[in-house]
Amino acid sequence: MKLLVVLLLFAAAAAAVLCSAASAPGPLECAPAGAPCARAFRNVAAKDAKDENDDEISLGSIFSSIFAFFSDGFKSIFGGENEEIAQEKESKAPPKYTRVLYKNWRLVKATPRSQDQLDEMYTIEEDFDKVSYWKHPTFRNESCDFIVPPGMMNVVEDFLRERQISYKIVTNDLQKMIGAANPKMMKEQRDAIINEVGHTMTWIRYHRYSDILNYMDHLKRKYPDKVSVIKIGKSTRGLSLRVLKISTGQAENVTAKPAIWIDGGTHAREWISPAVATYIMKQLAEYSKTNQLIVNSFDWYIMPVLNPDGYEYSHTSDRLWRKTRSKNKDDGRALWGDLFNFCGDDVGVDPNRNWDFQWSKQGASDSPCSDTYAGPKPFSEPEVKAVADFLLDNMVNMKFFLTLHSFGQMWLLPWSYTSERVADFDDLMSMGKKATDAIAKFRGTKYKIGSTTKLLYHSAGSADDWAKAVAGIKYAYTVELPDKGDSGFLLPASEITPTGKETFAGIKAMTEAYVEKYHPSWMTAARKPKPAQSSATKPKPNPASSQPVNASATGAKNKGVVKRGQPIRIVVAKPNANNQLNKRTGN
Ligand code: 0X9
Ligand code: ZN
Repeated sequence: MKLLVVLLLFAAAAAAVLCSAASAPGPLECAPAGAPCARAFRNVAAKDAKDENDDEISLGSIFSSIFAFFSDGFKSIFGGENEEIAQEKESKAPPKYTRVLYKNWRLVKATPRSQDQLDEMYTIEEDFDKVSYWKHPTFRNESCDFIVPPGMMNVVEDFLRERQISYKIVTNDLQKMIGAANPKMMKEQRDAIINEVGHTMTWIRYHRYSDILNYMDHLKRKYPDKVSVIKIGKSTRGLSLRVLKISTGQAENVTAKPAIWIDGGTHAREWISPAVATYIMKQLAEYSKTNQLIVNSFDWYIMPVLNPDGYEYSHTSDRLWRKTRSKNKDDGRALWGDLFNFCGDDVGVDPNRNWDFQWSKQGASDSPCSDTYAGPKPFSEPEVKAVADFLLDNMVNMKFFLTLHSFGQMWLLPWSYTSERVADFDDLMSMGKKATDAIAKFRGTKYKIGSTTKLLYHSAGSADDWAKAVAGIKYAYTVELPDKGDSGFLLPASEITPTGKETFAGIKAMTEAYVEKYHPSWMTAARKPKPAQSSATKPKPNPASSQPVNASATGAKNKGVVKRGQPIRIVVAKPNANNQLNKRTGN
């Protein structure tokens, strides 16, 4: 019976593949040497007659796609190669990566004004193959952002014009935007930074996971009395999941200090999030004197990259990858999803739909190819499970849960599975407002604050709902970092430091307000005048002083200087046209 199904499916598949290949040529993203063709069709773009440089489709790629399609189906039904052996192979021979290129893809911003226009916008992803939202339409007069593959723009424009929906094309070539957002660093510059500061983090470019882990170890080595690194598990692909703890020991009059959890990198492509998380680490660990009230009052747990497999994949292969990198072969639904949506083996799961609270109830997908796939079951993702277990072990004193995402400039409160308000809505609002007010004061960045379903959409199975409902963490928020869609997930690296500064200013104001509210005596202790310091023991100047920065001062001129002793100049190389890896640095 299964064989019959497979044969029928093969016939249909071959026809579908040939059809779709004929009408939708473009780069097929297959790993080399006969390996299954991962996400073979996800980014196959229709060829625009005007786009002269689009890749041509080859007969070989059609056959490899049919092969991948067929072998995925077989493996899903009869079981594939032993998972452990496959993983072992992977770890012994690092895979060569094929890049998904977004040449001639457009980024479009549209603003539906009437309810009819809004209703029409909801369907655009279904109406047009491969058109994909970066920011979904939510309300009238609110803009939404979506990407359009080459060859589709004419029809999408017709659709928008016919309905009189105003729109602007943010870029005609997403690949150029991808290259420009993260300037490369030469090996000499990297070595100079290591010599100067003992690590490779710059906060003027986005870094690979290994740089981030090295920085965590660096902080632990440099500040052993207050910094430790906790290993909380391994990702699907075997990467170490790590949390930085910053704690100065016991506080007055309490059996245990209040604690704060901050994570970044849940969604792979939201690079500003791990960058800001590491910026926060830096402020707390390296400028603990300037921030002494909040450093001394809390135990800080910061996990900069919750989804390292996805994060690395977004660096090496597909800049716009969102999910984890799990395979989910055994999911009955995955079989049908894979066969009919052609998204291959490594479908991944949306880690922000995988938490075991009201899982998959609303605003999540059971289609493995979807970017909001909730997974075969709650906590199917080892990354999510590891964080949940860690939080359960440490939840007694956990008072804040902040999960950093991008983009949209929103400070979101639970719930996201229901439109009901949380019981202590007012408490969460007034505490959150301390942060958003401070951010606005810092350099004018305006955040919206409110319940998720009010400001955005339903998204059951997400982290903050679980943190609040199951772990009982009172102040649980999802923070959608800047911007509002002009760059979206491709926020230029020159924005890391200013975004880090303003976000830290917000978190600092909010946590100080917590101390003032719940432990006022700690404020007075911190305000006690200190004996004058000799110049020899003066702390380093803090780049994130509470002085607002002039946005222009964070521009190109200053961004290359890493201060300590003699400033060193970082010459920011222009990205080359095809966004190839820097062979020497791997960056
Ligand atoms: O959809 C998501 O997971 C978040 N947006 S993102 O663009 N970063 O992917 C929004 C999550 C909102 N849900 C909760 N606050 N729970
Ligand atoms: Zn996100």
